[in-house]
Order: sequence, then structure tokens, then C-alpha cells
Amino acid sequence: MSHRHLRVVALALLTWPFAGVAGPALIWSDDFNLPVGSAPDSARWVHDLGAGGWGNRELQTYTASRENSVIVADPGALDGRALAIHARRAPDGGYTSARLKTEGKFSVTYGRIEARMKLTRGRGVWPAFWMLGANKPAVGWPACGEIDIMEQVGHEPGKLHGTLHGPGYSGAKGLNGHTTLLSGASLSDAYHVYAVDWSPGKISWSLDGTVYLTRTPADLPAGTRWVFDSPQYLLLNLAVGGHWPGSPDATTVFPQTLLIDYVRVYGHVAAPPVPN
Ligand SMILES: [Ca+2]
Repeated sequence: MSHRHLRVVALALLTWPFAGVAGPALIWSDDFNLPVGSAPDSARWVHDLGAGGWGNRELQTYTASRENSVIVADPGALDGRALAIHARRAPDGGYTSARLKTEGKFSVTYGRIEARMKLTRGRGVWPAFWMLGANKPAVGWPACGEIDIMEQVGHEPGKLHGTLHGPGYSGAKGLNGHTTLLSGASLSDAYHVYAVDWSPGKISWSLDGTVYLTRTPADLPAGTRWVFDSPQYLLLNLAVGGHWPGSPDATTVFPQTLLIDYVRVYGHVAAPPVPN
């Protein structure tokens, strides 16, 4: 190994939050490179289905149709294929879209969770890449904790939001931060890498490797607790309307598409036993 390589490895270890253990290792991923026209891999993803507003007065009905979630060819994807989530306006004036989750298939505690995605543009559309505590059925929301890695509301197409929700700091009281592309660029213009680095007592959000927000228990409102030390599962969705973005208007073009080139999770794996 050259000195240059040694230095790269040393830097990687210094920036990895689990001093003294081996890592980082890729522990879960989806490159969304099944044949064009395929459904999302059912070994990894489960569809959330239906309407009802999803707690935010959202307008869409989530389906498992290829109209709303499908592997597509995309020259902008590193491997030429991506998952497209299409939000469509239905003939009756309603909307259909898709929401995928790894609940029951995969969850993670601590690590780097990242996705390479191309977002949307238009009033009333709301893509998200986020996580929920796997203990949600037992303790409910927001006690389960929610880590929003990427949210965008389409009328602010260059603005990226990261948020933590927990008991006493949920909804509009979530711990939020944001960053904005320069020069009026839109997050729909090109792929970017959206990530959190999650370690005990610290979560940092980054866009293309540049951290724009860090939260620790010291940021919590008085009397509330940090609920980010247990497994969370992943979600990807494209909502239409709702409390935050408001409804689409006459300027909003449909279909709107969220493209996901990959999702990758780097976690800690135990160091191999030392040989005698
Ligand atoms: Ca891909």
C-alpha cells in the first residue's frame, strides 16, 4: 500500500464516528438497476398504499402501479438506471404517487445513510427521503423518532431541508435546518447526494458531502429526550399537496418525477477476531 493510500485510509478512519471498530462498511444498498420497467425490488421495499392525507392533508393516493414507481433508463444515473417515482394527476383531478419503505426488511442504528437523487420543481410537490423508528407500532409517532434526510417543497426548488422529529419537537416544532443551491439552481436540474451521518448523540446532514446541519441532544427543547439510539427504517416518497407545500396550482406540471439512482447505508461491522 502506498503512502498516499495509507493517508486516505487514515482520513477515513478519523472521520468515521466509531473509533476503535472496523468500518465503514456498506451494509445495505439498492442501485435500482433491475431491468427497465421492473417494480422496485420487493426483497428490499414495501409499498405504503392509499389516501387519507397521511397526517398532513396530502392529496395523493399511493399505489403499487408501475405508473407510479418503476425502474427507468437514465443517462444521468451512474449505472444508467434509476427508480422513478411519478406523481400523476388523474382524470378526476386527484393525484397518484408512490411511497416505499424498508419496514420489516431492513433497519439500521447509526451509520451513514445516503441517496443520489434528482428532485422536483413545481408548487405543491413534496419529495422526501427519510427514516422512522422501527418501534413505531409499539410507541407511536413521534416517540419513535423521525430523521428527515431530504425534504424539498417544489416552489422552493433549490432549497433542501433536514429535520428531526421526536416527542416534544415534532411537526412544525421539528429541529430543522436547510441549505440552498447558489445562483437560483434547482435540485431538479441534476443529481445530488443527500446524506446523514448518524452516531451516538450526533446527527449531521450533508449535500454532496458538505455538512449543512448538525444536531445533538444539546439542541433539544428543555425537558425533551433524544430518541435516536434505536433502529430506524428507510422511506422514499413523493407527496402532492399538504400543510407544508400547499396545493399544486395552474403552473405545476404533471407528472412530477423523483429519480433515485441509489440508496446506500454504511454501518459498523464488528472487527474480525485477532489471530493467535
Ligand atoms: Ca442506479
